[in-house]
Amino acid sequence: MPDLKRSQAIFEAAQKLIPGGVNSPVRAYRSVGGTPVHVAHGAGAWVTDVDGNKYVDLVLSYGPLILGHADPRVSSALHAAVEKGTAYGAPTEAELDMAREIRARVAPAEMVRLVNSGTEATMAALRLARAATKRDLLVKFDGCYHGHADSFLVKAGSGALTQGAPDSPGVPAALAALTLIAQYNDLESVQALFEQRGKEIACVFVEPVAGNVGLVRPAAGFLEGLRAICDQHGALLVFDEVMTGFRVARGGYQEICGVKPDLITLGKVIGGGLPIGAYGGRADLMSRIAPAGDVYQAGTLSGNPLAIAGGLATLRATDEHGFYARLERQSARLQTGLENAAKKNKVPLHVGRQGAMLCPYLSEVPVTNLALVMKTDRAKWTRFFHAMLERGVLLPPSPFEAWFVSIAHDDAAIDHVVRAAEEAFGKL
Ligand code: KE4
Repeated sequence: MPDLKRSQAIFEAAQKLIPGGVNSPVRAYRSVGGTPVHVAHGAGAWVTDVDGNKYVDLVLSYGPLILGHADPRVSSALHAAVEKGTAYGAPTEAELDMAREIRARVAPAEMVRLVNSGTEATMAALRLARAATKRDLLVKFDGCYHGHADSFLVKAGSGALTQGAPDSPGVPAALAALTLIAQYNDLESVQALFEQRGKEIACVFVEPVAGNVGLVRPAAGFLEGLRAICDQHGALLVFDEVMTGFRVARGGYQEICGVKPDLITLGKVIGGGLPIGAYGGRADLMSRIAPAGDVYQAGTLSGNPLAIAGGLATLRATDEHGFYARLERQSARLQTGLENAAKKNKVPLHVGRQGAMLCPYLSEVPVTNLALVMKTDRAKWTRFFHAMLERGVLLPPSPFEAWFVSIAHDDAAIDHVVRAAEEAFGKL
């Protein structure tokens, strides 16, 4: 067991001042137990905790760090930006640069608005969808997570599912009733909702790859079916690519699947680790956003120059020759290594993976929906989590979170994880 004395001391003190001792629930290790590792610094694929223990990091801030920790291109961009100031409350040329970079990669984002988190992005996109259609109902999928705005805290995934609170107290029943729940990869469950209340449904929100129940990929025809149902009933289709955007491909999953959403939400990678979110879509819809239109949305630090500097440096680095091909090679190497390690130890394992985000499930069968996710062995997963921690691998502390690979995860880092997994599977 690594020496976590300093992490323990900080965590103990922090719990007196910060709810649960953390600023985001999943970080508290509530579902896996033990003391959350407090990070002192990171470099590339590695992080070092406050007790000096080193780990290959597969959390990567839950997605933003596609270049790895403290990438020199990001650091130098931030140093240059911070010398000029940190925020202005006035438009800057960098915001136009970022809008152009997003537009160049994500065709459906004919126009885009920057905000400060994925939650803000989905919240604003929902308000816009309701205004544009003059309808109130939202369809989301059980286990999908779209941030913590009230309307989305109904059968939510990620930390809400981990904590066993997919429906949070404090969300008025009258508001929660406007959120209809369908099952991921089950078009009939969506059809049924539209048959009953199609005329009232403003939009369908979907993670095109479900990254908040581990990693469940869309079944063939699922996203195409959602597009057809929305078109048939005059509802908008919203892709929540906060996690998949710029990670699973240069243009996100919409580039891979070829299904065109009406609105798309983005975040994480476009900030390079700084707070950011974005929503975009058809120009006729986005033109409804104030001050161009009458749908209000605002933010003191929206388009923050430091977040944009980090994000532009990150996006431009992903344009380097062969970036995504190398990311795919390293991610595939990790998947194969985990599968071989499990086979050696006769541990049933099925890895859900889309590019550089993946989730190994302790399951006898491929995991294609939430019901199968919930059947996986959580007690065993918890033992696996700690066995990996002891061997210098930092995993997201929940079986309902995806693992992330960066371009900095070289063969040495990947092989370190695989060796640790071989031993950890042997201890299950
Ligand atoms: P934020 O508000 O946390 O920046 O983004 C919310 C969000 C929206 N949409 C999707 C698809 C997301 O995955 C997220 C946030 N992802 C989680 C990780 N599963 C954030 C981790 C956390 O809550 O600490």
